[in-house]
Amino acid sequence: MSSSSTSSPTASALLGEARRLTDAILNEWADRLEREVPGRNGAALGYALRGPGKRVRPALLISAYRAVGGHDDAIAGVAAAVEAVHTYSLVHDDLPCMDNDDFRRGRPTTHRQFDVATATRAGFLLVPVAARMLVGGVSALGLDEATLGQMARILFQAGGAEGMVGGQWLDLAAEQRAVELPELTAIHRGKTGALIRAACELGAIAGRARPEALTALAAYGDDIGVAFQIADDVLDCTGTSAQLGKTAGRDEALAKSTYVRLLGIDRAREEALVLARRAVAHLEATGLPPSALGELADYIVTRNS
Ligand code: GRG
Repeated sequence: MSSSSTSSPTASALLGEARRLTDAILNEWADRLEREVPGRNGAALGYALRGPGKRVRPALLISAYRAVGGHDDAIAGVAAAVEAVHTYSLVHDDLPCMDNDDFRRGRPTTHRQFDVATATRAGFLLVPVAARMLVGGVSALGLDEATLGQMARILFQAGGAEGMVGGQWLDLAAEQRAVELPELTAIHRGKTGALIRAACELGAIAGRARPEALTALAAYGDDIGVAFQIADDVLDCTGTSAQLGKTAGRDEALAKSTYVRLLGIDRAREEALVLARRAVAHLEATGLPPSALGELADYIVTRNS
């Protein structure tokens, strides 16, 4: 899967660069919100935005942008918008009415650090913040309003009932109930895959991708998004809380249907690898350089955190 080229950046370098570029915007917004939003709400927004996540979605978005010829670091504004939507989803996912978790990104969850009402408000407030980050990023890249509209539609459709929220609904409704593989894949594709696919599409559109390249990057994102959640399912039962920065064994405790429950660890890992290979094949078939996105695909299915 990885490119044999010695000049290919490693996944660790790609994630590090994505963190450096994106965190500059996330921290700027955290400072601003802490200053402008009074009391605990501002503090909780800053806390959530500064959470030390892996920045996988920004790395995918920036790599997709570069794969189609983009070269402006202002792409970080678009990557920050996706990361803000992702951050809101984690804040809400951890609430007592959903997965009820105390530990995330190596720290207390936002509602444990503050309180449930404050974390709920902070999560909602991150959605318009994401929209403003997107506007800022698109304008810094010099893209026109029609492109902004197209990108906003992709991001917020992926974050909504047809994507992440819809997948989460299905996931919550499926707790305590046996789910077969096609339904589980649909849940994963919505809950986790939709935003990852959107990250790849947004990078491509920002880089003014040809239609075939955009289609290939969307297909890459679709496969790697499901593979990401399968790897997450595997890590939930093979990793430790310290290693993951979140409570391990949560799926078992919540009696969730997962790929591991349906297939066992080895076959779940194999399925994730198959999807990662297929993701990269979409790029190769279209003549896109697979090096950085190949490294990230490899990382996504072999990571240990
Ligand atoms: C109103 C029903 C309803 C839902 C609101 C909470 C929510 C929206 C959606 C949940 C989406 C979610 C949390 C999916 C799980 C995705 C996932 C595997 C997250 C972990 O991603 P990493 O490993 O995390 O990239 P870091 O911390 O590294 O960024």
